[in-house]
Amino acid sequence: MLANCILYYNTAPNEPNFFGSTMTYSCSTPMPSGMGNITNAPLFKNTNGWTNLRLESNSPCINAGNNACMYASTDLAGNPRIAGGTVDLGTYEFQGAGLGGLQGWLWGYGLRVDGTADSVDSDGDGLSNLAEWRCGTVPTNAGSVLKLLAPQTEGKNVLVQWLSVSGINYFLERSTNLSGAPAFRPLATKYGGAGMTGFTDTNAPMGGQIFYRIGVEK
Ligand SMILES: [Ca+2]
Ligand SMILES: [Ca+2]
Repeated sequence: MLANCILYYNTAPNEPNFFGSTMTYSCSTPMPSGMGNITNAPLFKNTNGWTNLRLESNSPCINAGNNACMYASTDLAGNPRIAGGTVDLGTYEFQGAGLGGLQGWLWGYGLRVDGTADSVDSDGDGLSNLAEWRCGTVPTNAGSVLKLLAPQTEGKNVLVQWLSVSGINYFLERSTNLSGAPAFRPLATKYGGAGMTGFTDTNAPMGGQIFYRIGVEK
């Protein structure tokens, strides 16, 4: 049983990369049977002479392995076998140097950096990893998510609250008619702080329904 392996670029008249092997969390083509396998090219640093089989920063093999199938604490170069939270496929663990922006953020949470994780909701909290990146929330913790808490009425006022992150500017909008044009009007912009943010709507219309929504400023 192979796991966390790369079997690619071999040549043979038939089935060059593998024959009848069972593998999991590995990179090969055609698609092997087993869990977690991928067929995308592994994106080695150098396939011209095979002088450098380290992974490019956008390799699909980064953070694509299974930590339970790890046999040593270091890779072939002596670096930590797990960097960024999840083991990579192949002999060299990508160490993260030079990764920035969304890629670096995904890598730090052990998520795939090749784009395949962007639209995935890894923690099942309703927001994609890309959305969580924009919101500054944790993509591997369902308790860290941008959403409104149940509004509370205090006499004529309505207290609207949400879990918020330091350094993120939120806007809050209100609607009393979802088919209006525009449906929502701003209540607050560039608003928010660490932990929990509350806004007291002192001008909430009486009677009928009120809708609130929050978002992150661009
Ligand atoms: Ca999520
Ligand atoms: Ca989350």
